[in-house]
Parts: sequence; C-alpha cells; structure tokens
Amino acid sequence: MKCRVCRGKAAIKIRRHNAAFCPEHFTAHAVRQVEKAIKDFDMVTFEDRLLLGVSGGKDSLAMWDILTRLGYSVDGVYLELGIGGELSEEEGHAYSDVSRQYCESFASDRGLKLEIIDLSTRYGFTIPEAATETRRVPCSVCGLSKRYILNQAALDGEYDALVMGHNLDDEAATLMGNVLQWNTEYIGRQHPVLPASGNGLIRKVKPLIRLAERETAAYCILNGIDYEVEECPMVEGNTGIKMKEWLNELEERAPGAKHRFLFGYLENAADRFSSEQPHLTTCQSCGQPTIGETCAFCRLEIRMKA
Ligand code: Q46
Ligand code: ZN
Ligand code: ZN
Repeated sequence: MKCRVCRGKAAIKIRRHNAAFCPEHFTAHAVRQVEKAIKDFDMVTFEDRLLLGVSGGKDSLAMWDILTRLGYSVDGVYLELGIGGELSEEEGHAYSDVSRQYCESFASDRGLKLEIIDLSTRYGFTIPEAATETRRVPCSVCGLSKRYILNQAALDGEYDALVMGHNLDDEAATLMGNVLQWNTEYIGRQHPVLPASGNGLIRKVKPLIRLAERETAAYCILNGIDYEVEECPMVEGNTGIKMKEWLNELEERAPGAKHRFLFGYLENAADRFSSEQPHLTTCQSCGQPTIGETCAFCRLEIRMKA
C-alpha cells in the first residue's frame, strides 16, 4: 500500500477517498479536510476568538491541534463531570481525572489556554448523581449539561464561536437516529454551523465533520498526541452507539455511504427542515434560551438542590 502523494509506505488507507497516505501526507490531508469544512460552510475567520470544548478524547485534541496549526486562536474548556471507572487505582473519579490530565498536558506542552469547569463545585452535582436522581440515561443529562455549560462559558468569555469536536461518524449517527424517528425539529437543528441568536445562544461550528472517527484517532497517533482511549464507563444506553455500528456495517459494504448520507442531506434537504426549529424564549432563571419558562438545565439544577 503506497502513499497517493509520495508513493512512500502508506500508514492509513481511506476507502471512501480510494486513497492511502504516509504519516506526513495523511496529516496534510486531515488538515485540508478541516480547512475545506471551514471554507465551505463559512464557519469562522482568523480574527475570531474561538472556544473549544475538550474532553481528552481523540476528536477534540485533534481538533485543537489542527486549528492551531492552521493559525486560529483557540482556547480550550474542559468540563469535569465527575465520572468514575476502572482506569486508575487512585480514589476519586478516575475517568474524568485521566481525561482532564490529557487535556492539561496537551495545553501546557503547547502553551495553550485551558479553563477547567468542575460541575460539582460550580453547580453542586456530578453526572452520575444527576443520572441516579432523575433516573435518566447518563448521556442524556450529560449532553444537556455540556450544551448548557459550554454555551455559558463561551458567552462569559465573550468568544465569537464555540467549536465542537463532532466528527463525520457522530454527525451521521445523530442524523440517522433522528431520521429513523422523523424528529423533524432535531433534524432542522443539525448543521455544521448553528448561528448565534440574540437570546443567549453562541455561534457553534463543527470543523471536524469531514473526518471519520478512525481518521481522528490516526491523526493523534501519527502526530504523537496522547488521548483518553478508554470509553466513558457511563456510555450504556447511548443510542448513538447503535447508529454508529449500523453505519459502520453500511460503510463496510459501500465505502463513502456515511459521507454521502450526511453531506447529501446538507446539500439537498437541510433547508427543507430549517423552518421546523422551535421558537425559543429566555429562561426566567438564567437567561439562556429555552422552549419553556425555565430551561432544562435550570430544572435539573433545582431538582439536584432539592
Ligand atoms: S461523557 Fe457524558 Fe459522553 Fe459519558 S456520559 Fe455519555 S455523553 S458517554 S461523549
Ligand atoms: Zn506520502
Ligand atoms: Zn436556565
């Protein structure tokens, strides 16, 4: 297997591009894919101050590395969710601790600014506690907490946009899940750029959407980026995992299927669903946007304090 560019020994084959690359040219390819996503969807400019939510996993660290390489000004924010697991002998929330350490090392090695927000210290609960109290799937309370806190962190820091580390697999799986249920409101909200709104929503962008999960992992490995390889111990019940498995089976039979599904939707059908978005008002408690009187995160916070 030879590199498409230099004919040297290839390190990775990408079937949907019908191409293989050596480490150097794969890195250049990955960077180009991000550049293309930013340009095609007019995501951000070099003047923008960007905030990236980092988890310590491959996607967000690859994203930080690529955006910095391209010359964007990007600070990171890590949410300490209080998730435990079997990763370390030490007491405490092993999974979250280890994930935070990967983010801290990445940032300090490169002189980048990283803010740590501890859910427990700032809001008085952890994700495992909230999941137990509400009897909801952990990823559901985790997702809503992350969306809220990252948006708030970007507003507080007066950033121009919040960068999300969602890759091609994440976005295709979300779309598939929503299409199978015909959740038209959610479908209408799925786009690589979600514009800011006057009532407390920061602009959100997803520059990683042209790279698949195995490509962001390969990018990290080939570029010496250490990341959390273990899966979150609370992932059970996450419906996106099933969708990813199905899409991987499809991709195996028809390389490029994921890309065609997601980008076909964005090019041909996204505008048909854009009017399906609900009318947002302002949360009476915190000022962030909501469809009811009090936003879902404030309701969760009130319940956890009771
Ligand atoms: S951290 Fe949170 Fe993920 Fe763990 S509980 Fe689910 S959403 S799986 S990306
Ligand atoms: Zn090469
Ligand atoms: Zn609120």
